[in-house]
Amino acid sequence: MEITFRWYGDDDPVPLQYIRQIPSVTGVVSALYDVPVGEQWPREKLAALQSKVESAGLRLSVIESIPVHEDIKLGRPGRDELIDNYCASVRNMGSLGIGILCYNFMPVFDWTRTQLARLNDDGSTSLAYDHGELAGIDPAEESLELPGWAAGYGRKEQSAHIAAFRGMDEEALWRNLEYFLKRVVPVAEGAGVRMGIHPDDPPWPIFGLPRIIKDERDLDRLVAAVDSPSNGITFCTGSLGPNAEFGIEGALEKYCAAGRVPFVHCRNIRRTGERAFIETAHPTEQGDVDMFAVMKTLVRAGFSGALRPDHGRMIWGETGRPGYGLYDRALGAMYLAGLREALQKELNPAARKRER
Ligand SMILES: [Mn+2]
Repeated sequence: MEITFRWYGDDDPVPLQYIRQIPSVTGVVSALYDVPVGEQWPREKLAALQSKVESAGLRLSVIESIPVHEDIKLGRPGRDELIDNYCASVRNMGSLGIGILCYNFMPVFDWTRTQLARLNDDGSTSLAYDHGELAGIDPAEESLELPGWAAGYGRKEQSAHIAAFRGMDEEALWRNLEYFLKRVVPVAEGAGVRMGIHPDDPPWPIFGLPRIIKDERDLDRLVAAVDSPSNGITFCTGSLGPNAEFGIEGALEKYCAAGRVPFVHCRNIRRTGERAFIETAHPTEQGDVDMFAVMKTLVRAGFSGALRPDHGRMIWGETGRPGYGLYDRALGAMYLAGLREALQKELNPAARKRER
């Protein structure tokens, strides 16, 4: 398994050179941030990103994400052309040897939190979510700002999207996802790209919009939709973890055994109520996700994909992109690397020779 680190391109306050200095991190997770949603990602732009990463001594291991245009999720008439563009982008990444693609199928909003800097006892700050606080918020209101809102659309367009999705039930959204997968997955397979859908975050509907990748039943349906190793899951422990009913280890073991986990996000959270949680530091004792069990499951499964620390807290006075500061994520990477070494030496001494 390769330990990776997300990088938001030249605008990221964390330079590639700093990522290179984190022990055990060899791969970068990034994207093109200047291509309008729905357009093809040009091969030469991807190649330029890749060579920038490589000249810093790292590998561009994962694309996260090529955004899926809302018209695809809505099943609108223009979707076939948009899907063709998506396929072209996937082919381009595959032709450069970039083999993992993380994407999501959440209507309008990506990850959503109600607090970006909740103060912890130790003076650090965390992202936090409380479903009750969303109740009085109308996301169609033009003046409102919430973290995780989809970029790339104007606010007016966003309000129109919200209205369109409110008329859609989960089954209709599923049909649109299946339509998308039946066309894109064979292309990905041919291009040597493994796609991993990111679970809905948080794992329940928000703002009355349908959300369909929330639990094990949904993940079962996803992997069954197209029978291909390229139709997989980005197993995000922090997105699935807020649902106390979700059995992380069992599900991870099952989908790894099926060869459907190309990419893992390791994040810990502490559940603070019904549909409420705080993001914590990575170690097991800090939250409700047993990170040791997660890593043990991966090592036992011979997981050969990419893994990254997910959101971190803000510590040591750092300011920056919410959830994506350097320090706490670097600590997370080191912790995960420590677990990996210990588990590999205990469980799988032959395999560690192949690992970096
Ligand atoms: Mn995640």
